[in-house]
Amino acid sequence: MIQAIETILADIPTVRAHKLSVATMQSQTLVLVRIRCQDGVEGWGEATTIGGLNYGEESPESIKANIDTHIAPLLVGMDGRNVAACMARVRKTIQGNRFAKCAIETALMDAQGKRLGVPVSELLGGRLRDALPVAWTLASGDTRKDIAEAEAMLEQRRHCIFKLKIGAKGVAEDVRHVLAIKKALGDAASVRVDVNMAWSELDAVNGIAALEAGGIDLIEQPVQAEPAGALTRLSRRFRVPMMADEALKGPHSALALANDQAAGVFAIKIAQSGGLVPARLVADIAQLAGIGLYGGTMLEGAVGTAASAHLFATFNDLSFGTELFGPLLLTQEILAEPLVYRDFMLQVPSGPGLGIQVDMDRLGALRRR
Ligand code: MUC
Ligand code: MG
Repeated sequence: MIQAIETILADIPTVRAHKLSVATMQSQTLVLVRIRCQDGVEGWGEATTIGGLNYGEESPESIKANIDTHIAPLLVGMDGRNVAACMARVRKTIQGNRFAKCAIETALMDAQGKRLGVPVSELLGGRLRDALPVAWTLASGDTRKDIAEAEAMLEQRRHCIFKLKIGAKGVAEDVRHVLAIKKALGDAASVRVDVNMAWSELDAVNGIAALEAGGIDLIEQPVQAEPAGALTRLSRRFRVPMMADEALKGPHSALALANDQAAGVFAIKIAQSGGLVPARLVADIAQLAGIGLYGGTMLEGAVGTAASAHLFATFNDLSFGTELFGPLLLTQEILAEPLVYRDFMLQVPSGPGLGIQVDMDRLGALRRR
């Protein structure tokens, strides 16, 4: 039986300013959910988002309020061993709130995996890989700093895939920035861009033509999410694939985008999808439609990153890799044993549940009072 559900906010400075077209982050607010059950098992989930309300329609504070006030009372007293029944109740009763639902589902699955002695990946269909390629986002706002950062990552064998955040400046300036980085790194790295919806369709036509000619591998959400017509037209026009990110808000949107052939690649995000099981459905829709898979992040800390890794480890095709670097952007560790990054890959934890242990002393020092 579920006894208690606690939502914890923790503010952690980032290793450097992280500049997106929608926000500049100096710190990240982790939103963590801890579910305790009567059989002594506890589970952890995460609902972290980016930049307050700049990125999504749920803020850290609204997620905490909605879980504490509306979602936890639905679940306390239910049998936590039946994750599907718990989530069916939440999904039937609560509109929207995909991030909050993801944290709850993750915590229930973590607990269930611990109970059964199996990793969460096994509850999601079974893993096909034990390590995942991990991209790093260059977003210091300065071309020379970004090149130095990328070169250090290559040298350390930490990352060889780089995603550049653009869209805050003019198209010509952004294109110069990206192509200078691509030229400096050459064939040693895959360089991609994420515009976070900042371009008009005309900006996108001009910008993408130059980026494609310069050897950029992937163009993430160059234009607004809705309507999807502009993204669809760009997908038809260019050889370089368009990746849908903000446009993906769970299985229904995935089905609509697949039907429209709006994007060649989907950025699968567990929170944006509304949880691990809906994210699995988004990935299945993509695979059935011949759309490539990429493992996305909302810059979660270790809990959401581990949960995402368990899901992405079950994907048959992961042709564009993942960007599960969230914990590496933070200055503080919250796990007893950090996640392992080596040889350009994240090792998927292999213990029961999420296979991680939150260090309560470390988290206690960081949590918001
Ligand atoms: C996004 O839009 O993909 C992922 C990596 C990063 O730096 O920001 C995010 C969000
Ligand atoms: Mg994105």
